[in-house]
Amino acid sequence: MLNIFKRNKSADSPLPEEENKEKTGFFKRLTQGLAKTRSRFTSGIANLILGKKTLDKDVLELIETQLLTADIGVSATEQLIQSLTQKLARNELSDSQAALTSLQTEMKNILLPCQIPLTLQEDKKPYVILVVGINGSGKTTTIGKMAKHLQAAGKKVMLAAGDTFRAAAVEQLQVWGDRNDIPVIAQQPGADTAAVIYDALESAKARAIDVLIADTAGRLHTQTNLMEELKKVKRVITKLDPSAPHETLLVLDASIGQNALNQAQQFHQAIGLTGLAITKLDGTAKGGIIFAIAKQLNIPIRFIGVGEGIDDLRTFDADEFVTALFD
Ligand SMILES: Nc1nc2c(ncn2[C@@H]2O[C@H](COP(=O)(O)OP(=O)(O)OP(=O)(O)O)[C@@H](O)[C@H]2O)c(=O)[nH]1
Ligand SMILES: [Mg+2]
Repeated sequence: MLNIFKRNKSADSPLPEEENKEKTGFFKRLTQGLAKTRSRFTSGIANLILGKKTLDKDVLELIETQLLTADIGVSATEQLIQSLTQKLARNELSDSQAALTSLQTEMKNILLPCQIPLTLQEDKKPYVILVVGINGSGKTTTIGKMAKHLQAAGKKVMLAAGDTFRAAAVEQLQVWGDRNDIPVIAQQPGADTAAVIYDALESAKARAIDVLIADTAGRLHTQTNLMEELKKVKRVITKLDPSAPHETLLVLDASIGQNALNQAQQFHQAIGLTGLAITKLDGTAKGGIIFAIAKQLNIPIRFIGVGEGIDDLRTFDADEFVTALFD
């Protein structure tokens, strides 16, 4: 099994220093990217807690209000407040720093069950990743980044231009594929998406491709059309490989806040998701939504995106995320 964004610990694994440098680089971008969420959400709470000598009921109420206005949702807020209340009652919070640390730990606890990285199973070949999401959420960008990481890890990657609704979408993927030496299977705009992806899978099998990543449309004439089309894609490719798709990845734009939850629920009900990529965490103050997503959806968060560059998409790490939120 290969975690696609972590290099193999084999002969070609990087020196520890190199790995550290890489981590520092991403961590810095993550910290910078989360600046707006920090100023709306965590900085205020940290200041509130550290500004008091000890935690009491009044402070807890203030914290609760701040949490509720930070997109993290009622249920995650309840978990955090309950945990602090219980520790307070057991005299486990000796000072304000202990209270803050305790809050951070509980925040990590909310995210941890969703920290399940995407791993390729070698016996599934090609490993089929179906990428879905509404238009503009970052699907094509995310596909590009995943493809390059996989290619760098020595995998043979192929893309399927399943977004046949937008004429420019096919071309966009083709140009990108040509430039990066990654084959793209496409048909003319307006072609049947399921047929394009079926053809791509057939071709990927013939060419011993390791990973096939399928792009899909974000918008059709109606939302019902879109869901029906995605269901059809799943049905059709099962004819070639009963276990495919191996990953149905929803790309969610974090900057839409609470709407991300409804969106994810709709897709999940219609086609069954196996993973999430949460993009555009940079430049939004609504990054707290990730706690609501983790708490309410319980779908693995595979990746987070903090920018448009190739290195701005990373495997989700709960500890790193919370640390960056308070950095
Ligand atoms: N700041 C920022 N921008 C991003 C991120 N991910 C994607 N984008 C940008 O968001 C815009 C839309 O991204 P696309 O990848 O084209 O989105 P899409 O889901 O394929 O959109 P459609 O093809 O229209 O359905 C582009 O300008 C991307 O560069 C991110 O993590 N941060
Ligand atoms: Mg696209």
